[in-house]
Amino acid sequence: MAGAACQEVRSTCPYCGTGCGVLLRPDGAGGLAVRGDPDHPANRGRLCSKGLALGETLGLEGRLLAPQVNGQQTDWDSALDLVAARFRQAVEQHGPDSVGFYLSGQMLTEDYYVANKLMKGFLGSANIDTNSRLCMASTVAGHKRAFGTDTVPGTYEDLDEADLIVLVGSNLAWCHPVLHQRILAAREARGTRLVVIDPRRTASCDQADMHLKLRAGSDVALFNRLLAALHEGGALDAEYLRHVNGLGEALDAAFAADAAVTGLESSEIAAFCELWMRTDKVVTIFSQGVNQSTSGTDKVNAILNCHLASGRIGKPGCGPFSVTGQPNAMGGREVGGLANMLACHMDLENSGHRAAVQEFWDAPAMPERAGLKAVDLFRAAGDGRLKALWIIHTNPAVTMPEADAVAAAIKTCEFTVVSDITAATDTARLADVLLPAAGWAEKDGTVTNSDRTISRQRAALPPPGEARADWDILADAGRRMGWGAAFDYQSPAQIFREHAALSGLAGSFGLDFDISGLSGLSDSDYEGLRPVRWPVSRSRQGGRFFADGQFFHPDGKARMLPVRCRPPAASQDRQYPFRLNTGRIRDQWHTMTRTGKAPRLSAHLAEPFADIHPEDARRLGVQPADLLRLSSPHGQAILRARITADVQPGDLFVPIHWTGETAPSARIDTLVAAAVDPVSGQPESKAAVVAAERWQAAWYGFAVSRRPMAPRTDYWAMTRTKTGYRAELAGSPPLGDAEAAARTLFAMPDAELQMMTDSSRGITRLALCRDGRVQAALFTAPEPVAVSRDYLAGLPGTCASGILTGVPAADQPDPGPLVCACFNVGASSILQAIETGGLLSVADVGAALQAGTNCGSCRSDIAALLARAAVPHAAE
Ligand SMILES: Nc1nc2c(c(=O)[nH]1)N[C@H]1C(S)=C(S)[C@@H](COP(=O)(O)OP(=O)(O)OC[C@H]3O[C@@H](n4cnc5c(=O)[nH]c(N)nc54)[C@H](O)[C@@H]3O)O[C@H]1N2
Ligand SMILES: Nc1nc2c(c(=O)[nH]1)N[C@H]1C(S)=C(S)[C@@H](COP(=O)(O)OP(=O)(O)OC[C@H]3O[C@@H](n4cnc5c(=O)[nH]c(N)nc54)[C@H](O)[C@@H]3O)O[C@H]1N2
Ligand code: SF4
Ligand SMILES: [Mo]
Repeated sequence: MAGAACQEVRSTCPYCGTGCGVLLRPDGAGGLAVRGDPDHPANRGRLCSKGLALGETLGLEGRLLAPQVNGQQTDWDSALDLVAARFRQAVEQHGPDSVGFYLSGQMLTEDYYVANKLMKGFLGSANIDTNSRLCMASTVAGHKRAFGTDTVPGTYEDLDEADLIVLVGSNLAWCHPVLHQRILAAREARGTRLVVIDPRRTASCDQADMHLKLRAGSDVALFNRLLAALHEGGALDAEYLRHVNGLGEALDAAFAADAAVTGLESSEIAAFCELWMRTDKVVTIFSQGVNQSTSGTDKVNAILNCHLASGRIGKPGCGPFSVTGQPNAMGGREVGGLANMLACHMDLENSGHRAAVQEFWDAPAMPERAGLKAVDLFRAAGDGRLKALWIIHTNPAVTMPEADAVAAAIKTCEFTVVSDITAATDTARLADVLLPAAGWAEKDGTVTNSDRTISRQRAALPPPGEARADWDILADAGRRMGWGAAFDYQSPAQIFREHAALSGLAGSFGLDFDISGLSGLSDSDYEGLRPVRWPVSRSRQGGRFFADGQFFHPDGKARMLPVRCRPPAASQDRQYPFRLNTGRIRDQWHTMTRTGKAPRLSAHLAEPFADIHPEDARRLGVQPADLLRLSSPHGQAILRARITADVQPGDLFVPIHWTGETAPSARIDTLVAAAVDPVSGQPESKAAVVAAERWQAAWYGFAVSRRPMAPRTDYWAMTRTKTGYRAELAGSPPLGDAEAAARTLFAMPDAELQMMTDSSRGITRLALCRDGRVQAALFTAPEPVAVSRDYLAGLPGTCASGILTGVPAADQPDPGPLVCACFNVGASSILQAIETGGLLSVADVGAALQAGTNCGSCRSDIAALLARAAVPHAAE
């Protein structure tokens, strides 16, 4: 820990489910140098831009450092006594189902285990759900329907050995960049084919052999067509099918399907089926384009059907592969932290499983029915059924569908507790009690990545202020509620041993999740634990599942499901003619509470946007850089329009990352209806319907400042820069006195002013200075402001006399928009190097500037710059 000042600490990246190993070297001043762990099997030393920038996210600015009750700072005893009393009181007066926990796939396994035990075994309710409901619930349900358990059959090695990899609803290049690079390396080495199935063109399509730009929500029809084609082409595996039930019904459904609903050419579909059929080693990777749908579970089973029927599962280089989003999405499923699970893949509704867990925990009360799933949990918080709600490690006021209603529910609920590392999230602002949590670099535990590998996360820094680890906070609350012995945990190692021992019970019921081989770890074994893939028991060790055709349904067989394509719940109509697709960008993590602190991560895409097809833009009279107003029955949003044929006519794509703290008009889940999949309860986050129109502002602005700004305009979006902050602004009432507006925006009533106005064009440019150095600058115009943003963002703190021109003088470099976040290289620098150095390939650019040589996710942008520079042979 902190004492081991300069030694490298082996840990795991806290972002995506790839689960990359990191080596952290404390600098002795609260910072960390971060590099990839060459010995970790998930990444073998590689990191993406987000992992590489972890050291920039550690600052204490914005951290929650002490407990608060009703906005007043207090001590831990007062805060936790209150939490314990209110939860006990609610259970006593209104029954166990009057309380709830809403957790996160980013919690460590040990945190999760304690929360699940406290709610299910002691408070006696199953009202414990997590953001995994928004993320992986459809996969869990699909796996259980097909396999009898929630098992990810394959491993990352399968990506190295496959001959065909199909990405369905996954933008792997941006969301799991290290896995994507691993696939591209295999492609280089052995010619692996890559197919992308996504209604929009993404960075993952750049190196793909085929992009099937299907209509949103139509995946089931495509995979049904594939199943039928496998049958027609004689590609079913009769031997393997002896282990599988349901072929006949599934085929009937497949033959009844009409692939025309995908909107794809029949020749494209035929080429895809042909490629699949011809290739023995096929991995199908799927993610949120599959899960986040009202037919998410059916989409999962449509994919699993094809792998089961063709025997392409359980063998090297084969299998359906759900890549998990959050670093411990898998661990959360393993401890059973969802409202319809028990623990260790045991079943809440199975009385034998329930009795065994109750005895193991020595628990006073166990629920017999599933609890409320996320959407219903917040509805119950809003309508008074829940009397006490504890939200840990997640920001539902931003990320739940119908986010305005969720925010209102959190505020309305009689008693809400939020555990977070950040003081002012949209959710934290609504809570009665705030509890300061230790962050990823400050606490110990384990996480499980997408391929079932359990890795240690290790503390490299002391927790700041009074922050405590989540497991410790939960266990303390459990003791104060009166269950001293059950929650008498001294360390995460102790919790892990208990969890591992409980999994032995699951193993004895014949279930897949069994890590009882780790239940005897000593504290020092746990400290030194190397990455290990489950199962870990006397009879099983790591490896693939289902090679032997043994499944976990009572008859030991797998099940194929008859699935039929259903369109998304909401249909486009005259009032709401656009379909709203939502997702992620390369360099931000969810609500940006951590990645938003790193200037180079914020530089990639600094503003929320809506991608709109050129035909739609023309029809709506939308020009490049205009603002677009979106509205749905649930809310409104204003974002910058990006006109691009990457999206289909009638579709819009918007990123999910902006919040009340960073761009209040771009909180996208205010627009999204809470329609859920009937099997999994997972919301349809990618197919709401909205209206769109050009939003005409009276003025537009761009501002830079050394300190945070306090914008109060209809539209604003603020991000970090190396010198401070930058903001885009727009307002519908006229700006009026620009100087007064700027002084308020920057809270600088008496700084020196430099100002330039061009009243004929309505343009104002002003800078506020101290001692000759620029502190802040504001540029306004009646049209979207045209200035060099990257140049201006570098100026606060300098004595740049030419700031009011808005562009660099001829002798000064303008780095241009950031392209490579790993090495901080801008587009202008790359273009200049291409011209002056006569560079011909992405590899040349890498050799000259390092750009694109680490995580590789900007290589397609570099290729585009090479093409723009009109150099012949601009390929790799
Ligand atoms: N940079 C970054 N990486 C992340 C995260 C992050 O916040 N930032 N978050 C992590 C988490 S928690 C998750 S869950 C993963 C998510 O990882 P992904 O699922 O890869 O990411 P998304 O951008 O949500 O959505 C993937 C794609 O689904 C497509 N899609 C939409 N509708 C459909 C459809 O009907 N069918 C098909 N086939 N595709 C469709 C979208 O166009 C989008 O390109 O990323 C993880 N990694
Ligand atoms: N429209 C739409 N909505 C979506 C999605 C989508 O694709 N489209 N994706 C959905 C998916 S897949 C996901 S996973 C969710 C993600 O959504 P959320 O989980 O709500 O988003 P995060 O920003 O990851 O929230 C994590 C919170 O935990 C805090 N935190 C960080 N470290 C710690 C810690 O160690 N302890 C504690 N207690 N707190 C900590 C952070 O400050 C932050 O407030 O969004 C979902 N919502
Ligand atoms: S791919 Fe990037 S975000 Fe994901 S675990 Fe690895 S370094 Fe972290
Ligand atoms: Mo997720």
